[in-house]
Amino acid sequence: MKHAYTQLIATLRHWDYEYYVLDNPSVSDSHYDAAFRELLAIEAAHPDWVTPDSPSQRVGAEPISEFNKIEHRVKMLSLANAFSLEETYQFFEKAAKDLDIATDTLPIFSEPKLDGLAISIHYDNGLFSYAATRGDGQTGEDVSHNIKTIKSVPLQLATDNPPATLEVRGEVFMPKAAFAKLNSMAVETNGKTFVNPRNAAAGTIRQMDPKIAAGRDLRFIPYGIGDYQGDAEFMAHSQILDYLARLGFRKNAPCDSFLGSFAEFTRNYALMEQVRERLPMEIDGIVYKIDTLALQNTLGFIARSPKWAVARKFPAQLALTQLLEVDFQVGRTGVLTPVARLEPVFVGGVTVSNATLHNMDEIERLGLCIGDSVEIQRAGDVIPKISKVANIGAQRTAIIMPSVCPVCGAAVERTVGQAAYRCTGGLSCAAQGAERIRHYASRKCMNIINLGTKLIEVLYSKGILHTIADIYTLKASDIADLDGQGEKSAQNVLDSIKATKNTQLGTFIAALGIHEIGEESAKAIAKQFKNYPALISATYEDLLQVPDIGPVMAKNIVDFFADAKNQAIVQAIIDAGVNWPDVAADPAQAQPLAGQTWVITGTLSMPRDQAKAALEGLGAKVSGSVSKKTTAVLAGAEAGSKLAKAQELGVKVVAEEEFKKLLANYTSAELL
Ligand code: I6G
Repeated sequence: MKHAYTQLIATLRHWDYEYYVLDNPSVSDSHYDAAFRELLAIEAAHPDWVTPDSPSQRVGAEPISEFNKIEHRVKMLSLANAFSLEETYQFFEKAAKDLDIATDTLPIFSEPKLDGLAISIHYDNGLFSYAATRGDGQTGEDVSHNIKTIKSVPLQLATDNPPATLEVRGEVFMPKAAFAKLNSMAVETNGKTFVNPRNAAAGTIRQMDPKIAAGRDLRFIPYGIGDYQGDAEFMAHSQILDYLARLGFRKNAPCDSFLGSFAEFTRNYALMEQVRERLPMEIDGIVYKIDTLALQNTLGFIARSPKWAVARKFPAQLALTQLLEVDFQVGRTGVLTPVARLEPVFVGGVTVSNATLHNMDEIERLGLCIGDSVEIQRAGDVIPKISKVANIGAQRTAIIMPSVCPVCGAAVERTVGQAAYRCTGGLSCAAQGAERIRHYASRKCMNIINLGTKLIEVLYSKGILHTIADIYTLKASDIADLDGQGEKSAQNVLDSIKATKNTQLGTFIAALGIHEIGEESAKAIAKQFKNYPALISATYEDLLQVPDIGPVMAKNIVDFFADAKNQAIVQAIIDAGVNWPDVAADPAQAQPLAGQTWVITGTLSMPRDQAKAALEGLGAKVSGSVSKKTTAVLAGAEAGSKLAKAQELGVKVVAEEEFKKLLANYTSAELL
């Protein structure tokens, strides 16, 4: 019986290979389904027999609760782009020069650039181990649960002599037909539609529950290897692709090919441009690589991409349509962006009905009116844009920026010298709410460490947080009841809100997110007005007296505090217990460390920004390097070269404990 089970696994694996890798199934779907059901029945009767490479294990995993970070053992690079034949030639001419060989003799391999997402898949002794996204090239995210559901990804390599370690790198994508089917089903069920197959593939891989990926048709085609410990020896990139095909992976055949000579580029590119529309998947260019590994190794890398490979991108695709309307979207920072509503048009494989217009200057530059016939440009996954007015409409209407915010009704203003128009609704505009709360809680502002962006967005979308004042009425149950949270994390959030109630006036002003008022200007304002009542009654002229505060900033501050809703929100925060010491009238008393320069080094138990803010609150300057002019060095654990330099120069070194005493006792500047 066990033997029959092992046989059944081998048979199903072979049928998957025929279907998903060779595109050449030898059995009908119903035959396959019957065998799969038999497998499930055996496994239900003998759970101890189930092996990790059984086809049933592709969807076996439970939903994950978060994406774990994965450090890439070998950096995952991206590719340099070329947008013309000239640029492609230039790329390889430079490579040939660096190699000191004739350009014509470069051995070039060509592969289509699949429009998907790069994934790294690890095998240990031939068995699937884990898979990760590229991320920033150094660190990706563990997406094993979803990658395992892709049938063209072998769970076991097809070899009796597997390498100890193999990292296969390639592209996960959704075929065009699968994308169209997914979207039409989503339309029928009022579900989420995707703008293109690439977004559909990426959106699927970002799901926590592998059942979603298992129900969608994703494919994987490798383009190379990363980490490798095995016996095989490769002389060329094309040999690596052949090796991977022998292990059970798909090849990009017949689209990948070895180009006899450098002059073959033109022919190859023209051919690929022609066949592109007929391919089952979207491609956004052709990748040309120097095939010989020894030459690749000699060339090496520049910044984040290899010097031996380049992606020749297809040009943007164009189509004509009509501009029906322009709406204004209010972004998270209050900027109003005009968005073109278009007569739907099919361009570059997707139907486009909206395009960004960026700002009013762009509309003026294009000479655009509603009713005009326009040219739409779409390049890869970039948001479509209107490239020009193709024909002036018979009936055209001028595009006018609204005078009030479409979300909150507050006045819309344009800052002199800037292209952007902004809503002046401040803290009470719903379109800006989540961003304002994120800014307020961020590390450089109130530093509410456990109230992160994701949590803010969830609380905001559920209507629990509307404004920054609502942070102080949060209850443990508001957080504990959310997916992925619990009693403990809820308490951590409430604790960090409480712990940051004692702050500095400058920090609080910066946290309000008044347009153009950053950390430094907020500090200067606090220093000048010393307390909150003085600040809110300051006039435009008073504000212009503050060093480094210009007319735009002064106006923004006056406007902000003139708004009764903003004042009410700030008052609610003060009533909730947020407080700061007055910056006392006597500068010597208020700023006992005035004129001093401090350097912070090593690991402190408090966040470094907090130590810096505290020192600055006492009047000290905080510098990044130690010199004879340094008054003191605040040294945390494992302090290194800065501490050594301080000792060498005889500069005073203050340990964290001593520093905390100093903070507790404002005026004890004699400590130094
Ligand atoms: O991101 C990529 C897509 C396709 C690649 C790639 C590729 O070859 C067909 N090749 C390399 C070498 C890299 N990224 C770094």
